[in-house]
Amino acid sequence: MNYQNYLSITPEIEQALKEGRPVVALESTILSHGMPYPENIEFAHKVEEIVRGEGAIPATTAIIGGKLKVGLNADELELMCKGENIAKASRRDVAVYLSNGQTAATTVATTMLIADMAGIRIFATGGIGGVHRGAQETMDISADLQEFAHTNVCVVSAGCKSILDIGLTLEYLETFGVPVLGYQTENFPAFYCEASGFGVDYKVKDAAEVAQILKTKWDLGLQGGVLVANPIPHEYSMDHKVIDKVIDQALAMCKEKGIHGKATTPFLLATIKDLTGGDSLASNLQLAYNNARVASRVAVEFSKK
Ligand code: PSU
Ligand code: MN
Repeated sequence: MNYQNYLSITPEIEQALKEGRPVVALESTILSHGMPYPENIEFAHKVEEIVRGEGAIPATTAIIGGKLKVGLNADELELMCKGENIAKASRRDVAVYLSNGQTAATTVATTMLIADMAGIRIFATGGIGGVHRGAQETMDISADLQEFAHTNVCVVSAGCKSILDIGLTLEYLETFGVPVLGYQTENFPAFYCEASGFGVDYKVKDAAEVAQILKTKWDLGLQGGVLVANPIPHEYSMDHKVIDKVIDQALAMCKEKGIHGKATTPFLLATIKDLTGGDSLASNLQLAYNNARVASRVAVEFSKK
């Protein structure tokens, strides 16, 4: 393998990794395709500040100028937040966009694989992709799940949105041997809502416990990721009934317009945001900040191992 030629890591992150200091990967699809401008750029800076406040170094990833970027400067963050024609890169897109120079935001799958190449083990996001509702017919299963199956990165997320079939998503993770750890909870969260009606495999009490599980798993050579399910803070958790109705509406619009493939998730995210008049955005920001906080604590504990 010769991926070093394609990686562009900032000197600060490179140094931190060399010295074994905590680094937290952050994705850019949440910026380019998950939030509007200018809220996304404020978010991008604030989430990095939160990571630093916890004693870790933030590493936002993207594909820019034929490079896998690990750590973005202010101009690059602005580009990912404001730029037009920013593609969305999941695993299958990576080689193409590196070759043709297309600027692309990285999904959970791609951020995991870039983090792994750079040697970053902890990653904070909002929500992961998963098995879509109706996947029995469409076969629409996010590549995020296969990435968990074989890439050694721990992802802290607020579960996943109920645009997905959460039960099938959890079944898929079980089949591929991915531990799902509830951060101080027995409930698998549904992004905007602190509970989804599904449970987690294990409840963990703190970041140190997560770090110990990661060390043990990877010491054993058990390849693959770990999902830390971190619920949205109670005060920002939205009413199930409100959000379920909006999601049903968004799904119906998606079907009606014949949207499929990689456009599905961005369409659903944008439609939910429009239908809730931006209410959901405040919750989205808060849950992502909370994930960054927990991921940073896990990274700090893991760096002591
Ligand atoms: N779900 C969200 N917010 C997001 C995404 C999913 O609630 O921003 C993004 C993530 O980057 C995730 C990607 O990795 O969408 C999944 O896309 P797909 O379903 O096309 O694999
Ligand atoms: Mn898909």
